[in-house]
Amino acid sequence: MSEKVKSGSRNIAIVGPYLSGKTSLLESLLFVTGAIFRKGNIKEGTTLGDSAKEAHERHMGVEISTASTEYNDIRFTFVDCPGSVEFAQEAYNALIGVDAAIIVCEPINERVLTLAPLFKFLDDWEIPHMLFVNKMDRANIHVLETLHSLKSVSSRPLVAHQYPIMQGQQLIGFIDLVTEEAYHYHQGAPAVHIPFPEELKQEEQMARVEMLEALADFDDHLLEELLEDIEPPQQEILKDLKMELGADLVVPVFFGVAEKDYGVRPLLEALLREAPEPETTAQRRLEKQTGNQPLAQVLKTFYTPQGGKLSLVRVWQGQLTDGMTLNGVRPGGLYRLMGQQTQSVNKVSAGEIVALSRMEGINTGDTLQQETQPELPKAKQLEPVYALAITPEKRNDEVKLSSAINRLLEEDPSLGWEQHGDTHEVILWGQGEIHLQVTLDRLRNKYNLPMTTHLPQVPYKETIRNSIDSVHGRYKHQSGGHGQFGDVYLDIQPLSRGEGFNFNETIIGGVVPKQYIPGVEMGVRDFLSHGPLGFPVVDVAVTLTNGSYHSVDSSEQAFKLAARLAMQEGLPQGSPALLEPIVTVEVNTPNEFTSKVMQLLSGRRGQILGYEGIHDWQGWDNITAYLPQAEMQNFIVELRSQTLGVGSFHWKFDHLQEVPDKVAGRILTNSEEAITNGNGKNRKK
Ligand SMILES: Nc1nc2c(ncn2[C@@H]2O[C@H](COP(=O)(O)OP(=O)(O)OP(=O)(O)O)[C@@H](O)[C@H]2O)c(=O)[nH]1
Ligand SMILES: [Mg+2]
Repeated sequence: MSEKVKSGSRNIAIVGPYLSGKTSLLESLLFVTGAIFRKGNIKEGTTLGDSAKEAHERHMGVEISTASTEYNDIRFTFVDCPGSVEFAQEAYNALIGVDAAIIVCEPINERVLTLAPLFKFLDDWEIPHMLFVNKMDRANIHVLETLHSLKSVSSRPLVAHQYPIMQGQQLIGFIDLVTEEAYHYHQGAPAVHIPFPEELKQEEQMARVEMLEALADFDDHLLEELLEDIEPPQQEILKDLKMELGADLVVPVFFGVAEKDYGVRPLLEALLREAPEPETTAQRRLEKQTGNQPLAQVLKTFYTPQGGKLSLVRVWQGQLTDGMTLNGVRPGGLYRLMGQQTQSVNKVSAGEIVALSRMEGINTGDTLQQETQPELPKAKQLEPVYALAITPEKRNDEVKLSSAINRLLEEDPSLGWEQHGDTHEVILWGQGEIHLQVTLDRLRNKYNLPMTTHLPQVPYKETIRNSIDSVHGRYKHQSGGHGQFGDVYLDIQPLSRGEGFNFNETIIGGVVPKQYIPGVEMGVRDFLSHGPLGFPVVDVAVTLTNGSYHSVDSSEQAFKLAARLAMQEGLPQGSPALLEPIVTVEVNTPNEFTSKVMQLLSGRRGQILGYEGIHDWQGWDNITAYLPQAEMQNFIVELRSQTLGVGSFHWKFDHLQEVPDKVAGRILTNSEEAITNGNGKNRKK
């Protein structure tokens, strides 16, 4: 398809907390620029941003969605990101490919903290960003107070770009702080110029001076003008706004009502004038530019309902043309995306975001090129913090499961899965309950793989507390001609935690011939996979000390069975103890919640190891603790509910530890009941 060549492009991510109005803003941006003729509705699931079934069923964003439009001859590609913390990976992967981000938030003081992780990510990557304070039709706090509380979570200064004109809790217009012109909003039409509302003069002046002072911190010329009381020319203010936004030095703030399209045109105007050009972003992101060699990076992988793979890429340098090979793979085609619609193109230039089809073996975050150059940095990958064990509803589906899950993992790198070695369960790992429910819906809807779920079993182990000497095991079987005979004496000793298992022998005079000793070890190991309490046995040493054999009837198999019998006899006498996995968790939380989080950890049998401020994140603490894995199941759910959703944690297995008797009793009773009910996998042999 031939297209009119645009004079430029801008790629803008729309990010922000859950339900702040991002998809509504995208819909409005597309509407006011004429890319769509009728706005969709979030509740009816008819917006372009939430067109995936899993999104519109829940009235929430669950993955990014991309749409392009034109405004003043510039092609704007917007990437609408989901707001829920459980889908944060989507936003992080996409953000590294845009020129600027609009953070959509609500004028609610209690929620500003939910912006903190996003600000941190944007500032770590130096991604230019502006704030759009949405839902100004329900603003029950004063504008200056809103600005004040927003400032508390941004490490970069916020500069109001507008002063909103309110009527009670309703936004009705704005004063542009650069031009000091005032406008009134009207639904369905551009704002109308009005005389300056003198009653707001004082507040407007305060906001304007603050804006100029913030800009002057990075521009000595402007600073001199302010000190000498010279009114700076508008062009100079605009130039500073553009330069300082582009370098992620300041965060301009706008106000609006996305549902009524209020504030959306001024936002577009500002993007047009002030958002950095794609070349500026490329210069910042690429350490070394290598002429016109094509260079792109994958921001997201989709498997479309038709089954085709689409890789959304940002073109950083050069041109992509139909038929070109990148990383040894030839794309099936080049497309622009409009929600779920694709539009085929022959050629795209640096600075655009497009989709490539059938890039087999290529993953989100990958750098695409023709020559081998260093990879571009990728967004951090979130560790999974919540797990469910899953089983296909239909037994035959087990075979299809792994290929379907692997595709889902390609689409969503914040998922994980494993088949657990001890419990044999298939465990799906993700970022929280909703994240996994959405994943299960996708398995059902896209791959026709309905699943049942249950809480994953804790991979308990067991050991012994005391030694047992000279346990005897004899296996003797006479069946017609050739019989079987094995006879062993074993010493069984506990080892220290973490030592695992070792096997020795002190046979003298060949009472157990060499060729049968491996059989003894096999029998011992075999028994240890399932000890007297029903769990794998660890931290024991077994020594073969004595035995006897029969010259005709003995075999490796007979010694294996004899060793099993000895273990079966001996191990219960060693005072078996249940061991549980203990993980180290490192919790990040705003410090106002530190003591609550410590209580939460202690309440879950956690042991606090220490806490300290995070050096590059003011106001945030890092708490380290040991936590029994059994207590980790819904830890993230509780942690989020105690920390306005922003607390997060890393974890890793640390050691096994004896379960306190009271707790062990409960676990063992439960697992007995599980056997009686016929679903105790651990103890089934
Ligand atoms: N009062 C009011 N409601 C709004 C406004 N903009 C959006 N909403 C409502 O807020 C809710 C969430 O809007 P969305 O656009 O889906 O928010 P989102 O930020 O995309 O949500 P996620 O993607 O799930 O994080 C919907 O019920 C919208 O109708 C607004 O300006 N004023
Ligand atoms: Mg949304």
